[in-house]
Amino acid sequence: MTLADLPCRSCGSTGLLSFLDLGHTPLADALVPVEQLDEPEASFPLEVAFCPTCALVQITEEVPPEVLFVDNYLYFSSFSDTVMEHSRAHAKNLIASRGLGSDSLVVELASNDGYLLKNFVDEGVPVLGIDPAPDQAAAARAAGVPTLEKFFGLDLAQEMRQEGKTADVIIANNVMAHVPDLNSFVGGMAHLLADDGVITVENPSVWDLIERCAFDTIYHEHFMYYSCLSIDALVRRHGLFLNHVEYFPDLHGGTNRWHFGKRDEPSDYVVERLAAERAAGLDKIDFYRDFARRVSELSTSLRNLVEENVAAGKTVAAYGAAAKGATMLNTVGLGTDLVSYVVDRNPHKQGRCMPGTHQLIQDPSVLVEDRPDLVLILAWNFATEIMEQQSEYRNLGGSFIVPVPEPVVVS
Ligand code: DWN
Repeated sequence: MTLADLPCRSCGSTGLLSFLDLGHTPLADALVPVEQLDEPEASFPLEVAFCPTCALVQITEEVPPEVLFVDNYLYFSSFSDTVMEHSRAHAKNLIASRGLGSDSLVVELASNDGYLLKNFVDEGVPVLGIDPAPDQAAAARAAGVPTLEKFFGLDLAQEMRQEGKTADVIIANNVMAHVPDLNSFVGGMAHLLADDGVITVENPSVWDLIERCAFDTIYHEHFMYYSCLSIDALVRRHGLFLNHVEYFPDLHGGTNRWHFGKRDEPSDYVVERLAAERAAGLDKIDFYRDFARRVSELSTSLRNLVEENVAAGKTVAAYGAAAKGATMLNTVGLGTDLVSYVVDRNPHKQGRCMPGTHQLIQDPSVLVEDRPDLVLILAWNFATEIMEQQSEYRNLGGSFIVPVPEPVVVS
């Protein structure tokens, strides 16, 4: 299917306008076991387009879900203190603001290892996690969070309603970019939500992605990249209204938390944010046209920085076996000849290798033992937390490269 015939993932309109082509890249979450390094590795086109009808930014390639969602999904939310604190605060605010109690039901879609819902369990609020990843679901249950090991969509929502379940709160953090059937997902949320309930959805902001040149947050697992404008158009088609938004500039490179309900009661702030996005032009292709040039400039600048240091005899490692790290290493061209290895404190990732470039993933303690001259922070969204955590490496003379919004060395 050519781009001209490709329907928008939200509104179904054709006429998508491509504005960034990152070539063929491997699947960002498909960390490679050492014993499979010599086996062929799938890669797919990674191209980004804009829908002039509903303003949704989206990738053009549809990797089949059975290929995309690797069996052994290795992302566990609990490995970030920042995310854990953010989640605790969200749960506390919802319990207070919604008057949640023992007769309420909070449902989280993509509940991972129970990192968020356990805050409600601790306060006696009934919860249900929904996540298709078996290891994460098992970890959630072990933490006392009832979890359905399924993909969420309209069918599951209908089953739940037939069982008499309605949700007072539905939470969906960093999942609405990952759903192949977006309208079934949103339609399912609308169907499951109680009439006076609230849905909160968190995703990185496409405005920040463009402004901070965070091209590495583009990968095949992220089908969509949202603005308030594109989210507003999406949910209205399902009888939901964008009533509020909270903005977190330092979370995942700039995150919006949208609040949806079944009544049209917009807050002043959401009206302000929608107007600001229109004024900035996020609903026009011109806002995105210059992005490819800026991405090329950042890539060249980062590769030159690493190559110059390696040519001068320096050693470079990386921190964070993040999905965004796979896009960064592969599109910039940072192989093991330039970046020797990656460290990550998630033990499920250690011992495997980065997709495409094949750096071995090791425990962060290696940085103090091996003392590379520079560490490229692939999980730059946690740069402050990581640099504080790695103070011993820093005190031994180590320096960091923070690649986004432009490559800088922090000593
Ligand atoms: O949508 C998604 C975004 C929001 O989060 C999902 N694709 C999953 C994830 O994407 P990612 O893999 O790019 O995410 P992170 O959370 O930026 O990856 C951080 C990596 O760094 C994780 O593997 C954990 C690791 N880490 C660490 O080793 N030490 C993280 C912190 C904070 C640390 O101190």
